[in-house]
Amino acid sequence: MLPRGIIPLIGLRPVSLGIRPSFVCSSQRRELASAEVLPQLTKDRYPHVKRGEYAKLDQHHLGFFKDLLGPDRVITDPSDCEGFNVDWIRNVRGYSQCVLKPKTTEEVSKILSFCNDNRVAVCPQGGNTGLVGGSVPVFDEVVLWTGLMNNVMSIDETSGALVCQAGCILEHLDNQLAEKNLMMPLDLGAKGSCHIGGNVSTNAGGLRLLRYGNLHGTVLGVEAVKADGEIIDCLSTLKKDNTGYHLKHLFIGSEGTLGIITKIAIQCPPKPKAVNLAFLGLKSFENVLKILKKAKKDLGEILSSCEMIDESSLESVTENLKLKSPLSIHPFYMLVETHGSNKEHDEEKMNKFLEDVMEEGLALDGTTTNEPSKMKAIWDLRESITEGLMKDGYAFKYDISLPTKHFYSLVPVLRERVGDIAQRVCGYGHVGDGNIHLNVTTRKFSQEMLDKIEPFVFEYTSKLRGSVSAEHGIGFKKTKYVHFSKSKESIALMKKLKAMMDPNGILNPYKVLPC
Ligand code: FAD
Ligand code: 2HG
Ligand code: ZN
Repeated sequence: MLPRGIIPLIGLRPVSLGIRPSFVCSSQRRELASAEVLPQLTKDRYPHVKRGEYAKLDQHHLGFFKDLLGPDRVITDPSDCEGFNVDWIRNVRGYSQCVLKPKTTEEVSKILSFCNDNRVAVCPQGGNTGLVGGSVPVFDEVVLWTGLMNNVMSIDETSGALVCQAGCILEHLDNQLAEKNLMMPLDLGAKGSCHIGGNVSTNAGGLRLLRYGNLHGTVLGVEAVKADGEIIDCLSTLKKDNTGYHLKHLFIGSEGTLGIITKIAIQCPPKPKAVNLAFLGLKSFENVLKILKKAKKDLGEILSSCEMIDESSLESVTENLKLKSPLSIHPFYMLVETHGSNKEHDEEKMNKFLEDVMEEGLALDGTTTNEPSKMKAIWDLRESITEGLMKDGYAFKYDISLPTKHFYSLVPVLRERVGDIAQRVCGYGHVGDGNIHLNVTTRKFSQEMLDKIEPFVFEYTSKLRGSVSAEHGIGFKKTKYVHFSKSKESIALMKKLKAMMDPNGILNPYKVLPC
């Protein structure tokens, strides 16, 4: 058996990996957003989108909000509103003059009831880490921020059911669960900022969906407030409940267009006793697929994650963020992780898997570790790519599901298509789930580049029967392209549901549904 700790396979250079703190917290991020160059206002960049016939904020509205929440939880100072108007990747910018900070479901209910009666448009916002422009206003919608709704109601150590308010930060929940040897069933690079309500509203996928499944499976129940202020209590903690329509699913992934999620019950698995992580360097995408197949077969029930990074994506973190990779340069990299309950057994399995992979020449180089700090340093390389790409300037982001054999095919095609006008065309992501993150970066936003990429990328995806949004949602930026993945009849039914649940269209207008 190979020794424990960081195990050099071949070609490993003994570099020490710097540990990064988790994703910047909300307050730091809001300062960052204002300190850096602001993007163009959405209304100017996308002039074809017209403001709906909503009320303009006036003293009557502000008076009601202040009476309900008190002056400290109604933000109107333009510089304090700024961070809530700009998304984290600085792609879109609204000009809301009012941010509301409720603490309870009842407050959310009263806000929505008033807004519905007065036709005031509302943009729900959690950690504002969404990548499709859904979390910030397009025009002057009032922002309803969930950050003060951050109480954990209960953790059932036997069933694993956690019940909490929507504004709890994902990483905080995970830390609390760890004390009870449980963990959140989802993990993503934005964990230090994103809220569980935002995760559920986007049906976020993340790094371990392969093992723990998606939120439609793990969310046991939700409490949500409809546009008219009615509270819908589906906060069941039961694993089995077939009493009628499964209403919770309407709120999961509807990106704040059908209701505001206020509480969540979620099934949390036990924290694994043994974790192993391998980081591999490969010469071809063909070998990525071979390793994926082998990992599923040989690591079986302990496989918890299988991620791919191409050379250019890794370069965005090693060059732009100065993170250190323990491997030399290769065209492709993979992270293969196991979660299990038996240290010796899991290590033996992982080591045998790696020996085979090296012997068969599928990987050229690699390293494996079970030391938490070293695993974190390797995960940092993967989780920091979004941030690394932003340092190039502007990132055009495509979050696509494709049949696994076509997973990487769009990257070379797009490289050829956009030529030298791009800083970088790269692909990385959740290869175990067939979900690639294709990114094209430029110094700044360019309409010429946008026209070269869209609708081409979506047409290509649709021809291969892929999905134009695997996990990030539709938000503001992809509404024109929903039809590439949904039939005419499905879109018509979605519109009818929206009209029934939010007849005045006050909830997150201009998002998800095509005009
Ligand atoms: P926000 O960005 O604030 O909002 C997202 C959407 O949900 C908006 O439409 C908003 O109106 C709505 N919303 C928010 N809260 C509520 C609520 N309580 N009720 C109703 N609607 C609400 N996504 C993945 O799927 N997988 C990943 O691996 C992943 N990695 C990421 C890594 C980085 C570095 C970053 C910046 C983002 C990543 N994302 C990923 C995207 C994003 O983090 C997720 O979509 C996340 O779930 C959004 O949560 P949030 O609290 O920031 O929501
Ligand atoms: C990830 O998996 C996220 O890292 C972000 O979904 C993807 O920035 C992106 O394109
Ligand atoms: Zn992702």
